[in-house]
Amino acid sequence: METVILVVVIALVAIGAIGGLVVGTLKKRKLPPPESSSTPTITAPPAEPHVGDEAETPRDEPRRTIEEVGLPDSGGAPVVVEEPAAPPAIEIPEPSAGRLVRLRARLARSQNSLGKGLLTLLSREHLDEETWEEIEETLLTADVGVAPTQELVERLRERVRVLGTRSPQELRTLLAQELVQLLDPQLDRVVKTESGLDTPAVVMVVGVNGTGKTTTTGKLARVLVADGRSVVLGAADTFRAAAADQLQTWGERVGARTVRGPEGGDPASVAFDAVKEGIAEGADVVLIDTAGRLHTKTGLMDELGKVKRVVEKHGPLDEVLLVLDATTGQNGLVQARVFAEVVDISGIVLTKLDGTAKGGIVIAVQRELGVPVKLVGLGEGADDLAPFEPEAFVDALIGD
Ligand SMILES: Nc1nc2c(ncn2[C@@H]2O[C@H](COP(=O)(O)OP(=O)(O)OP(=O)(O)O)[C@@H](O)[C@H]2O)c(=O)[nH]1
Ligand SMILES: [Mg+2]
Repeated sequence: METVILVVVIALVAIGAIGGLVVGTLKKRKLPPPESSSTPTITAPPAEPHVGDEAETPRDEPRRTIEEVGLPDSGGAPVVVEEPAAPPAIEIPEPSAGRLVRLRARLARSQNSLGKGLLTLLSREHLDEETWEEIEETLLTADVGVAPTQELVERLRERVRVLGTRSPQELRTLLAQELVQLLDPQLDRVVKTESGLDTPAVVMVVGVNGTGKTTTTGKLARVLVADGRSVVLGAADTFRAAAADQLQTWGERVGARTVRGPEGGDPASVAFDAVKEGIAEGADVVLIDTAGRLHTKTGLMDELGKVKRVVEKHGPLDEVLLVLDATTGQNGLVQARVFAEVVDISGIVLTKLDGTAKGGIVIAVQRELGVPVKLVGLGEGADDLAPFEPEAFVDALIGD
């Protein structure tokens, strides 16, 4: 009799504890029910603790985490604790919507000179010629580029003149509107990850070394997995020994398989195999990471062209993302031109925006290529990749 009461008490306490944690686990993905729920194994309640006993679970005892256990399906039944081999810990990434708001804090941290500078200038008593020149200079310093800068200043001057606008708040609004306009808010910024066919969508990631290709590929895989898509990664950077490991680590964290080849092997054949594997697995998306460095620059470009052609034997690429490091400023423009000649860039990823006051490069690079900035990197964290939205970006850039 005593044992029965003890079991009931333990069950109630356990259910209460799990109930309290449900809020915290709601964000996590639903896990499949325990495999053998039809034939539950009920473990005996632990013996009563005695003074001096270890309060903690012994470290070497295999235990499942609260997410893995799942909720009991019948209210009053004792909690079933199974002891199968623990599945590999797979992270559940956060959704990508609304991530860009983080940029504001990150830009503020990097002393966002563009926003502060412009607003300070605009709130001067007299908007004289000298002030407008300073505004122009500020925009140029932030890498907005010559033509867009002149365009913006001209339009702003004209509107200020016509409207007779003077209050800093009104000027801020005008400035924001003009900046958004420069970013061409109509452009389609969706990263194409739906092939529209039975086969997976194929996304290729290119850029010079160190810009953040592998990191971006990994972060993008997380976003897709969070949206319930299945992903295969292709490590077509065979130049650097650790490159495939780096990508595979990203993949493993969200349960995505990485197709890799021998070091120094043919990147095109790895990319080809990755797509083949994606098709065989019925994956939704194949993401191909490429090398950013080779012995010579022409070698890299030839190789990229080849990777693209070989992958296209399976079908057209859905997206070619060029990754540019925002901190390198105008250098990025030169790179953009070179890459655009070899592979048809369909979207730009601007990384390391968290570490620069030169957010204006977004405007310049988009102009240069006529290709939209689709994603921005906001930090080294696994979920620091955000869809690019002109209005939110401008808000972050010039602050309140
Ligand atoms: N602060 C910051 N760091 C970033 C961002 N994106 C990438 N990084 C860092 O940049 C460094 C290089 O990133 P990788 O992804 O290895 O660059 P890669 O283009 O693959 O480099 P290669 O493979 O050598 O061509 C890493 O330390 C990343 O953590 C970002 O948005 N913000
Ligand atoms: Mg890399």
